[in-house]
Amino acid sequence: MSQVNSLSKSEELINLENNHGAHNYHPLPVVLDKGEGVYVWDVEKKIYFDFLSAYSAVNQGHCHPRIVNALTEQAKKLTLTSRAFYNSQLGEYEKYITNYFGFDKVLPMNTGAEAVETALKLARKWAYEVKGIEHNLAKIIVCEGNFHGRTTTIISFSNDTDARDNFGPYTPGFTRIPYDDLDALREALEDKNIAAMLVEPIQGEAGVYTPNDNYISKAAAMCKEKNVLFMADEVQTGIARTGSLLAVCGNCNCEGHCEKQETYTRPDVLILGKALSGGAYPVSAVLADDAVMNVIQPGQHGSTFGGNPIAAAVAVEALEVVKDEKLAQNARKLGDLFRTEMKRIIGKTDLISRVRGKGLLNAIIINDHPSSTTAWEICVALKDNGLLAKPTHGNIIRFAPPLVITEEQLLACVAIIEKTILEFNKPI
Ligand code: IF1
Repeated sequence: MSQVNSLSKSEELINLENNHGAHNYHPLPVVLDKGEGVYVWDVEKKIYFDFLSAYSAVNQGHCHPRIVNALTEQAKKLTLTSRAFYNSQLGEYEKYITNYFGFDKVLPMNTGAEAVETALKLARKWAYEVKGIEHNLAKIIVCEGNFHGRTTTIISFSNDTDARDNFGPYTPGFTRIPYDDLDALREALEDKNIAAMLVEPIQGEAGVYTPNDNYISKAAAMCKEKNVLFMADEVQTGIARTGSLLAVCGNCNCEGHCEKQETYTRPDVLILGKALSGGAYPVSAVLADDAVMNVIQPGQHGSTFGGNPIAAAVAVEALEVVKDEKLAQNARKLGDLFRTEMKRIIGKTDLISRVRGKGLLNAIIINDHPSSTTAWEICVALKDNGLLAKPTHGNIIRFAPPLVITEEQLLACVAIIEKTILEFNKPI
């Protein structure tokens, strides 16, 4: 007798991944099939609010029609040339993005980790050829709790044991200091071999850790004083996520990029990825002025796919959407509303101890050990109630919806979170 197949479509697809894919992830048990704006649908056609946005890559919302159109139109015409030849999209994109963010030059790559690697190489070469550090002695300051990607060099300066352990030998040349600690930075900057500081304006993986208001501007000023490059990793925080075009814009209320306001900290090197394409395609970039970027000459760095015509066309459209739809403004306004609502819920339960974040990059802290499974269990319950979020550590849940979310949708999400948390809190 043949066995009756009682597996759901989702279970079948989860089994396929488990059986044939490396186990380098532990996803929530939901299999997504379709997305539009703030919504995603699973293979059983159940609808969810996406409160992760592919780790802030989908700031413009899933399958934004303008971005999808730019992608498909370019895909029909020319997809890849390599950089052995010029292509008709790249120059326009380079002009557009350098003007958009206010830098002389851009170096296009594909993933966030590649862009970070590019910045590290740039800093080292600049250290030897411009600053005059003795050959092979350059060091780069990084922070505890950092997350900059998964390459061998990047994990070499991580202090996350999962990310790092047993992947040695590690790349030398990094000095790790506590985050949000200007005294530690001052001390580290005494070393004459420091070439650069690499920092996230808000630490995502560490649990949306938001530093003191003046940390970034003071750190940049201290670096400048020592002729040390200040390199901001805005792969996750950039492109309107935190309520301004970049997190280094501080509390600037303008829509887009300006250099007039006092709050803006101009990094020497700006690293972007994720939402640069609205999630349609892997697109990353490193921006810097000529004095730094010109140290890289032909043959010294690159990538087969970096700067390809699809990436260029998609990135221009993705950045236009951010401006046209005033996504920074929306993130700022709805982020404030979201934290106010979370504080109201915190007043009703002991399960959550606090909410923190900026714009629409937020996290709630659960009253339990970092090694507990409570955050995971709450995320499973949120999923059952129609909202997708992911824990970062056992007691922190990150909330980062697409920035196209409306107030009405956000309040519907708050209601789901409230119901889930209060039900979870019920004594058994
Ligand atoms: C994963 C976290 C987010 C990043 C910053 C560079 C990169 C990332 C500040 C590398 C990537 C991702 C990668 C993702 C998980 C995720 C993440 F939880 F690990 F911290 F977003 F919050 N700089 N972050 O956050 O970019 O090479 O991945 O394009 O699954 O590893 P990438």
